Amino acid sequence: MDGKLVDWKKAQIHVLSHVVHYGSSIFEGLRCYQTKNGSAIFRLEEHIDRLYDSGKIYRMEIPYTKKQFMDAVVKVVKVNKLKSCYIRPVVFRGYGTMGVNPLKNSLNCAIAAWSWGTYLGEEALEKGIKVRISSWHRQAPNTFPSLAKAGGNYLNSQLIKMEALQDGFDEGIALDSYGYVSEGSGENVFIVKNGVIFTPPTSSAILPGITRHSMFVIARDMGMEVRQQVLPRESLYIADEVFLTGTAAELTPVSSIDGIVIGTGKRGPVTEKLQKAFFDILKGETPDRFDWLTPVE
Ligand code: PPE
Repeated sequence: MDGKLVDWKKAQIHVLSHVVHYGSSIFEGLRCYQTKNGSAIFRLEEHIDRLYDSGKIYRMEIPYTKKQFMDAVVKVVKVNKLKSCYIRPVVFRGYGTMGVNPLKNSLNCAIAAWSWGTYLGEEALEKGIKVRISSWHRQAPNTFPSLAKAGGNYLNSQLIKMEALQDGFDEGIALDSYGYVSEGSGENVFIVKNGVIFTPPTSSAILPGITRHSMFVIARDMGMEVRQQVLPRESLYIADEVFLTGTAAELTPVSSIDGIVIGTGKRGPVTEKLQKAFFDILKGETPDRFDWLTPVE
């Protein structure tokens, strides 16, 4: 916290911190995996780049170099003696004065790490999950910037998630303000149709996911075509395969949407191939040829 190692129980802030009232935080989520060659953090540099991009959008000047920030992430994993874990760096407007203007408040940084298993249930990675199209849309352009991973954006995610769970689904996919496919409450969306992989472009109110980008690299490396394209809602229903990607969700197949069975209702062959290639890198089963892993030791 703010450059010091702080015990879990003492990592506290004041209730009048700006972030508590106005959602003024930016954050990241990373995973550290136990590979064959020791623990390693997945795409550390890209996550820190995105954090600094979020900071730029919200005029938050992070008082550390990217190198210092990355070293601190590695250190937090190391001192906690975690072999595999989820890592949450957060930068927030802290204590100072009340009122919307954030510029008079402190800017605080923290990095936490803890064990976090499968995000969407134990069987999700193999069997897939049940999804609904949310009645809530993603933010309209020029309202809340979707390219920033900001705390406030997750109020919308919470509405999507609560509605889905309330109605007996595992997750919700939101449309953008024009009615085109955007993303899940905490995941990007992909469809496979006739052997081609599609995903909405950044102009469809999505967070530019790092797992999403990893799919582009892995799929193209395997000779598959990936297109970023505006997608109508019904393209999900008639897809051969649908899957979600995210640091927490990893690569999760979707078995049905709004009660409509996707493809065979089981994890499809393209999803399985991508999943295997992805997890093989994370486990150190195949060489890290895209230079995605930062060793902890
Ligand atoms: N969209 C949203 C809205 C999102 O929150 C995430 C990550 C993604 C896409 C995928 O981005 P990436 O992780 O870079 O591939 N969601 C994070 C937070 C989840 C949470 O419940 O907290 C995550 O997966 O870490």
